[in-house]
Amino acid sequence: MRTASLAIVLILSAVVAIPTHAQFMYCCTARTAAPPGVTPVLYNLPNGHGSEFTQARSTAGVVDATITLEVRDDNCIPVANYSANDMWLEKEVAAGTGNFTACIGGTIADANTNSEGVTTWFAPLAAGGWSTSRTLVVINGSALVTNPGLVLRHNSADLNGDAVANLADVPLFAGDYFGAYAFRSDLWFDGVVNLTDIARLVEGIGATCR
Ligand SMILES: [Ca+2]
Ligand SMILES: [Ca+2]
Repeated sequence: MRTASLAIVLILSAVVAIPTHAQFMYCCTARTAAPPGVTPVLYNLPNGHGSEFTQARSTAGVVDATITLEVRDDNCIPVANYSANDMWLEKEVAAGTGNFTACIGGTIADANTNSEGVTTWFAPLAAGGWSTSRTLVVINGSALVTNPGLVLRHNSADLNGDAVANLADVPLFAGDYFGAYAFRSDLWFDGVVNLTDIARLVEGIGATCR
């Protein structure tokens, strides 16, 4: 009898102990505000003084790249007040797509989810390096499976991706300025590297993670 009770307790414990990361896999959705076919580029600095998502750029000019995430559990019920610290952005890992780096907590959501289970990325990231790969929305350590990644590229005055924008980044920029076009140095993104990009580089020098 006691053995049977113990078995029931163990089974109940196992049910209760189902890891929470099994949630959020099937009903969460994420999107950017950018129109289909547009590839937004977001300018970042490690100190968080880069561009807001509404001020991302494409070759056509400013484009709103604000990310909206709807967090729903596996019964598709909105999850309210889910912690911003448990929702962050990462970059898809792919050869030749850059050296994006984020400060600790530098890509978390703007706020906890609201009563509808919704949060956004509007405020500037605290990040450096550049990336042309897709942007992944990660919840509690797992990238969304309902979305192959968002079309959103990044660059920064921290060209070498060591989370500091300083004089060590200048030779890389200079090489691109006088050489062939390179996306990483098109800091004021418009498809050319010129004086406007130098201005952004100069403004960014000195930025470190806070
Ligand atoms: Ca650097
Ligand atoms: Ca430019």
